[in-house]
Amino acid sequence: MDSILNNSIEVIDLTHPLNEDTPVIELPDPFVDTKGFSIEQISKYDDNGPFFYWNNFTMGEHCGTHFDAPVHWISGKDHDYLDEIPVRRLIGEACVIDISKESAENPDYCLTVEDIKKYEAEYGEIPAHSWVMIYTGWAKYIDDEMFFNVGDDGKPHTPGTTVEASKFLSYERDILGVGVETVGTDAGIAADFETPFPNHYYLHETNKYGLASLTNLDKLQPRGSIVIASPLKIEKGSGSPARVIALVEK
Ligand code: 23J
Ligand code: MN
Repeated sequence: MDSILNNSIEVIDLTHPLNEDTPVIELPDPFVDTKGFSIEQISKYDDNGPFFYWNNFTMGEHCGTHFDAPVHWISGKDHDYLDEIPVRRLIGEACVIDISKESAENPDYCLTVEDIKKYEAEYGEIPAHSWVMIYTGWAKYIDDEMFFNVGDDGKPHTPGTTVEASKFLSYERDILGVGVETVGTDAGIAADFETPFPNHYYLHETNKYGLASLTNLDKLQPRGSIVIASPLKIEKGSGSPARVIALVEK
């Protein structure tokens, strides 16, 4: 507590701003896409409200920096809705795995079990109750075509997680969930994997969470910072825009 109050802890915002340009996932046909963010002014110290400024906004649950609840996926349908998640399970240590070099060389790069084991050999086994953050460097493309990187095949080419690594994190490690910088927690081409969208499938099957469209992961150490995810308490929600912040020792 003292270290937060006396500024020896840095507070880092892992959240992108929300605006009408906030990118949302584009799924292959015949799937229906989510709505993006839009905002409409009610009043700004004018006739509609002379003393006050306020707005209405609309958006999908899975828009911008957001949280995926277990029920988001069919494999997690018997687990928690957003409002049922214990708040203790929104806060955990960040274990940051860096695959930015591999992703820069190959935008379809997917985290492997070997990458996880290499990380663990250096920094210790990923502990229970931690957030696994996959640093790909993709956040810098948020305002760029590269964020989706649609190829000649019409498909997005963005990094993610292999089927085996998704299974490993889900079954072999007792984590809170996985955080990524891309629009969703799976690779752009993950619709075509043997288990489609494996990170969604296995994480949510095992009551774990997803964090998507994060930024500033490069400001976290490989271990030791604390991440706080704060989705809205939407009753029976499947996900929510979230303010995600990290506490980092200076
Ligand atoms: C629905 C279907 C596929 C995906 C997603 C949503 C997301 O990425 C999401 O925001 O959860 S891949
Ligand atoms: Mn989502």
